[in-house]
Formats: sequence, C-alpha cells, structure tokens
Amino acid sequence: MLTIIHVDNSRSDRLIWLCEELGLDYQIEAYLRDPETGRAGPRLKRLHPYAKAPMLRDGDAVLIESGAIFEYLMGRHGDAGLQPSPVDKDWPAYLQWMHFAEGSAMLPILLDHFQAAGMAGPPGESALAGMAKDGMAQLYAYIESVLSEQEWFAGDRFTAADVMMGWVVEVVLNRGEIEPYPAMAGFVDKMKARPAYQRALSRAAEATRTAKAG
Ligand SMILES: N[C@@H](CCC(=O)N[C@@H](CS)C(=O)NCC(=O)O)C(=O)O
Repeated sequence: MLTIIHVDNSRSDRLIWLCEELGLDYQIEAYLRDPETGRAGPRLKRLHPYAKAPMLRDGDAVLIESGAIFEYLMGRHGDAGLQPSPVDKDWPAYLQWMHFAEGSAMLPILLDHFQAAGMAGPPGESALAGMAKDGMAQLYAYIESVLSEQEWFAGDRFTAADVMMGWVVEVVLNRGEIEPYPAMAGFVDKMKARPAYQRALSRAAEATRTAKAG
C-alpha cells in the first residue's frame, strides 16, 4: 500500500491530488507541525533523515521531494495519461514546469515570507526584501503570460505539471495576491472544479483532523 506522509497545510496536498488524478489506492499518515516553529518534529525525522513533506512510502522505498515522488509514482504505478511522452509537442513545456515549481517558483515567495516574518532584519528594509519582491513580480508576470495563451501549463491538456504548479498558484491565492492576474485566477477555478482535486481536499482535511504530533 502506498503511504503519503502528510503535514498539515503543506506541499503534500499536491501529492494527494496527484494520487486522486491517477486513481491510486493509498493511505495518509498525517503529522502536525511543531506549533511554535512550524517545523516538522522528531517523528518525521525518524521516517527520513531530511524530514520533509511530502514523503512517500512504497514498500521499502521512502522518498522525499515532490517532483521526484511524482516521477516515481507515474513511472512505477502508471501515469493515466498525465505525462506527455518525449515525442509529444508538449513535452518540453511539461518538463520545464515540473522542475520550475520547486526549482525556481518557490524561492522568491519563500524569501518574501521569511523577510516579512522579520528573519532578515526589520521587514521591508533589507536588500532581500527588494530582491524577493522583484522575483515575485517577475514570477507572477511569467505565469500570467503563459496561462493567458494556453489552457494549462504544458499546453492544451491537463498534465501532472498542473498539479506541481497548482500548489504554487494556490500559495499566490492564499497570499491574497492573485487578483491582478485573471489567467492565474482562471487556472484556480479550473483546478478546483476537478473532481480529483475536490476528493484530495477532503482526504487531506480528514487526515489533518486525525493527525498525530510530528
Ligand atoms: N522542495 C521540497 C520542499 C519540501 C518542504 O519544504 N516541505 C515543507 C512543507 S511544505 C516541510 O516539510 N516543512 C517542515 C520542515 O521544514 O521542517 C518538495 O517539493 O518536496
């Protein structure tokens, strides 16, 4: 049985959504963050030395890193057509967005989050603050330009890259920053209308209700 190690309000939401899109049978083992630090606790460290969510257990294999877990799942358990093949015209864009989500998109957002929390001196005053804001403006404009031209991140059909990037777009939404970007907002509507997304949301909420201390 596939087991998703889930932490509340985290990137493991995207893995639950992928499993629903793929129609896989899986269970969720949920842990709460440390209420003071927001970090994963010692239980997660016992499961994997790097202690991050999402984490996937499949028999003897225990993996972290969303993109790697996505490739692993689709490679070993079937991709349900969510992964263009290397000869497909959408493959270059698919690959780019699959890696972009964690390799590029999250950096300026996290820099801004940490500086706004006062971790880089008084919020708004450090060199980092300007860098984060510039990076976010560039990121949002880029995503908006792509989604204005096409239905989904890799082209005209829904792929696993939309699940990877979906979490990034949700972060933009939850930060209250999506309003100037109608194509991104339209993506959120299409994402939330997917039955697999809705099932994932309720599985994640149920898992969080019964989560153990991390
Ligand atoms: N790039 C990694 C990021 C993993 C990550 O930072 N996960 C956060 C939750 S969204 C986490 O586990 N935080 C707890 C901690 O760092 O202690 C991925 O996409 O899997």
